[in-house]
This record gives sequence, C-alpha cells and structure tokens, in this order.
Amino acid sequence: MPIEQAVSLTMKYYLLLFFTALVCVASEIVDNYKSYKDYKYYEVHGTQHGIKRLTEALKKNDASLVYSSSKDVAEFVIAPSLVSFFMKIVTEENLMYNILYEDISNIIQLERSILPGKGDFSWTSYYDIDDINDYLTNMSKTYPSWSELIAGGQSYQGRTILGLRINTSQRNAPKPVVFIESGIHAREWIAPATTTYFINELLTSNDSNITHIRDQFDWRIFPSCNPDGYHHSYTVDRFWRKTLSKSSNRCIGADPNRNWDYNWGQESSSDDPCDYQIYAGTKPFSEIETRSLSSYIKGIDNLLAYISLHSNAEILLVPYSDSNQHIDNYDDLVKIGNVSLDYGHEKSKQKRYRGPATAAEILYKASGGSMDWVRSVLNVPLVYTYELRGRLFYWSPEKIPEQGDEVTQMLLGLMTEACKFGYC
Ligand code: 0X9
Ligand code: ZN
Repeated sequence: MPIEQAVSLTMKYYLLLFFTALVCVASEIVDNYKSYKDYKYYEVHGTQHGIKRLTEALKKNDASLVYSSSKDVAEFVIAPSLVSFFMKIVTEENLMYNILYEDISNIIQLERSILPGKGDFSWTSYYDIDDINDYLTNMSKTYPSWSELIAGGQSYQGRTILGLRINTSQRNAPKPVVFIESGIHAREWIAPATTTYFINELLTSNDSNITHIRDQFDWRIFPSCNPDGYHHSYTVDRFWRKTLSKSSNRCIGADPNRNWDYNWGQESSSDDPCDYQIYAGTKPFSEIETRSLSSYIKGIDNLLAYISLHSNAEILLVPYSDSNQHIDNYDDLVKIGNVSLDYGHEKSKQKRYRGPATAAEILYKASGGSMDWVRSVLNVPLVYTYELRGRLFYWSPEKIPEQGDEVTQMLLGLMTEACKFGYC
C-alpha cells in the first residue's frame, strides 16, 4: 500500500474514533441522569431487631438506599451487586419481604420521559426549580397588592430560597403568620408541587372557606427550601436528598432536616459526610440553607403555625421527633391534627394518614429537624410535619391535583380547627 494511502486510512480511523468518543461524551452531557438500572425495591417486614440489623448493614454500603416508613416495616432499594448480601441477612433474621419493583430504572425513565419542556406552568407535571421560581414571580406580579416575593434564605450554589407572601388587606394587621416549609428533602418532589398547588388555591379559589383562611392569616410559603438539592434530583440523581455543600474531598451535602440546632447529631443522624441520607453536617446550621432560613424564621413576629411538608410516609407528625415525652399542648395538636386528617380523608377518600403523633412514636426518632427547632427555640404554638403520599418518592404527575386538593383540605381543616381551639 502506498504510504499516503496508509496515512490517510490511519487518519480516517482516528477521526472515526474521535467522533465516536465525542458522540459518547455529548450524550453523557445531554443525559447523565443516574439510571439505577436493575436496582430492586423491597418492602421488608419483621422484628424491629431484624430490620435494624438489615438497615445498619446496608447503610454501610454506598450502593444501597434505605428508608423506613414505620418501625416494623422498611423499604430498601438494593443495587444488583448487593442482592445476595441483602438476602443473606433477610434469611438469617427470618424477615419477610415483597419485591415492589424488579427494576426501578423503568419508573425513573418513565418519569423523565414526561417531564415538561419550557411552557406554561401546570399541576400535571413536575418542574425544575427555575420554573417554580418563575411561577412565584409571575404570581407576585399578577396579584401585586396582596402577594409579594420573599427571600427565606440562600443555598450553597447561590440560589435564593424563594417564597410567596400572601397577605390580603381584608383584616387588620398584624395577622398571625402561617409558615409553610416545603421540599427540604430534594427527592420529595410532591411537596413543592402540592405547595404551589396550594398557593394557586389561595390566590384563585372562590370557595369561601379558602378565601376565609386566605384573609385570616399572613402566609409565608416556601415551595422548595433545598433548591440546589431539588435541581440535582431533577437533573442528576432522582434519589438525592441532601444539600450540595462540599463536605469532604469525596462526598457532598448534608441532610437539611438533621442540621438544625435542636439536639443536633443525636438520633437518626450520621457523622459520615458520605452517608447518602442522614449526614447531619459538621455542626448545627453548617448548611447555609438551614442557617439562613432559620434566621428568617426568627425574624417573624407573631408566628402562629409552622408547617413542614415532606413525603412519603403518609403521616402527620408533631414535636418532638426524638422524644417520647409530650409537649404542653400536645393534646390540642393531636385534636386539631385529627380534624385536619379528617378533612383530607373526606376529600381524597384514600387511606387516612396515620397520626397525629410524634415521630418517636410512629416513625423513628430523629434529631436536628426544623419543626423541633422551631418549637423548642421559638415556642411556636402550632407545629406540624406532614409526610405526603407516594412510593419511592414517586407520585404520578397527573395525580398532583388529587394530592393538591387533599393537602389544601388538610391545611384548611388544620387552621379552621386551630381557631376553634382559640389559637387565632
Ligand atoms: O427523616 C425525616 O427527616 C422525615 N422523614 S423523611 O422520610 N421525609 O425523610 C421525618 C421528619 C420528622 N421530623 C423531624 N425530624 N423534625
Ligand atoms: Zn423528607
């Protein structure tokens, strides 16, 4: 072969390699979403001891994702490489299990395939943080005389924790403040979605019950209190829960619901920066999100109710999350909370939420959470955490209105009953 021909063939070969590599890199950039291919999803029942052992063993492994919705049932996402290890402990501990999904990547793919493009905001899709913030901005412009954008704090990557204040002039100021903190856990997408749904109800509903509570309170509503984490969950890893701060050479983020200055680092908290779920941070309020949000909350006069929205244990929690002792108005909180759950159940006709109770009683003990800090430091009378519905932090987007209506009714029931108890 003549030398020129050989050189040109070699060049063609390298060019082909180069372009193949370029295409691969480009497709990675276009979609580097973590696939969770062949990860299985199990529900496990059995003794508390057995479940605890399984949880502890799996926690040590990066490749697993563990969470529980009560004391004797736990749910596990298991990487393919860990299935036999998981089965070994299940057998040794005589635990029972169901496979809920054989391969969770299918759900993730399906969910991704129906994410919205740019366009009108609605409640049949999940939106990224910029779209949520655009919605809040648009609403503040549409209803400028009684709503305004508020900044609750900052995120590590420089986003604003944006909220909407709804404060009509129908009653004399100062009104009692109702604060809604939503989406502090990144992957719990239904929380921001139902929160914007609720905002929309407050702004547009003609139902006299809704307009009544709209006018009665000064609402401060923050749909996404962990905006970096939410964006990360939306664009990189569906199960991301934490913030995105740089916490060590290798690992990022802390659990923003373990980072508040209330019994910090004690229950259900990890001191390992690489813990995927419950790393409590280097110290109380090490995360700018919790530090800035807490100082905003501290500055509110007349804070009557603090409501935190999570998913997906379908329960209503009252303080404190790490103790079996009851706070002084626990009985009131439970009675008011029960009415709230009745309202929700009446609307949705779905299984009633569990509770109201403390997390220590019906979920698991946890320290460093927002609601407990708000209660212990600011002594706010009405403090609740709602864990909304879903499975695997997934809730089908066309059913957002269903959950939005249920949450709207629960909040209506909560505040209406609280007033009957003399709190307003
Ligand atoms: O563990 C949590 O932070 C919450 N459950 S979740 O599955 N959404 O992560 C429960 C929160 C209980 N309340 C407090 N710790 N304040
Ligand atoms: Zn949560």
